[in-house]
Amino acid sequence: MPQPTVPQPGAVQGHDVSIALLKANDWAARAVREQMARHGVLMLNITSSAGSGKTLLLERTVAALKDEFRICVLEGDLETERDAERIRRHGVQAVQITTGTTCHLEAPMILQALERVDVSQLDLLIVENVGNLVCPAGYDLGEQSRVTLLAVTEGDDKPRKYPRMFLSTDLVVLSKADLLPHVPFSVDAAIADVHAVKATLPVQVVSAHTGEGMAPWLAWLRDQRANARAGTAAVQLPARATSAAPALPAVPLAH
Ligand SMILES: Nc1nc2c(ncn2[C@@H]2O[C@H](COP(=O)(O)OP(=O)(O)OP(=O)(O)O)[C@@H](O)[C@H]2O)c(=O)[nH]1
Ligand SMILES: [Mg+2]
Repeated sequence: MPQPTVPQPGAVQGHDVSIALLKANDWAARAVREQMARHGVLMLNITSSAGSGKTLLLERTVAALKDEFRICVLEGDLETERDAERIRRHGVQAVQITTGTTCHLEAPMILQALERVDVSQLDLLIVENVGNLVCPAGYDLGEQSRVTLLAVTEGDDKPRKYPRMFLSTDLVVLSKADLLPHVPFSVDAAIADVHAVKATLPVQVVSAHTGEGMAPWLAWLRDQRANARAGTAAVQLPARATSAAPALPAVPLAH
């Protein structure tokens, strides 16, 4: 039915502006990406549900790599400087972006935060997105690679329930692996669910708490950094083999 051109008395006429907003976001994301490419900086966008262990993984990561790479972390949260403070304790620059009521970061926010950062002096820019598996999926921030954490405490059935996030990511980290003996979580089932969404997606099992899986995670990061420096497209790790993984994506997505 066609929309009335004059709003009816008492009615609020809603217009779907999401396409225009996403176009504006993509324009800003391109500007961010060009800035990173100009200086050979690897930019990562870390996503997950709230509390999956993004900041602890980043703390361990910056502690391991800060003498090797010049690192800056942008922290996205609705409120507080807490996560930025956790990163700064390791002697690494961190800028907090507080979004208020917005459940994701957008590329113009990254451009704003970068006004406080000398990108020409960086090797690695890591963005921690706002914690949820829904809204951040739709917003390109200009990153080279996206990494999505799924904590073993969240359940192994989440990838197909939140397919857009898992479709758009480049690496899945199964986090809090030290808790596996205590929770009903099957790593094989989780990997099968990931591969039902995106058959080629690599999965890394990590515990930032014990250090399990940190070495391959850091090796993946170094590979990505080498690619950024060489100005090449990201090379994907081979998907972790699992007998339960179906060969093709099986989740229909509505666009
Ligand atoms: N056992 C265990 N606990 C972890 C691990 N990683 C993080 N945690 C704990 O999980 C809680 C949340 O960790 P954060 O690093 O703050 O998680 P986050 O994803 O950054 O949270 P938000 O920024 O709020 O979305 C903290 O109590 C951490 O100590 C892990 O590998 N093992
Ligand atoms: Mg955090």
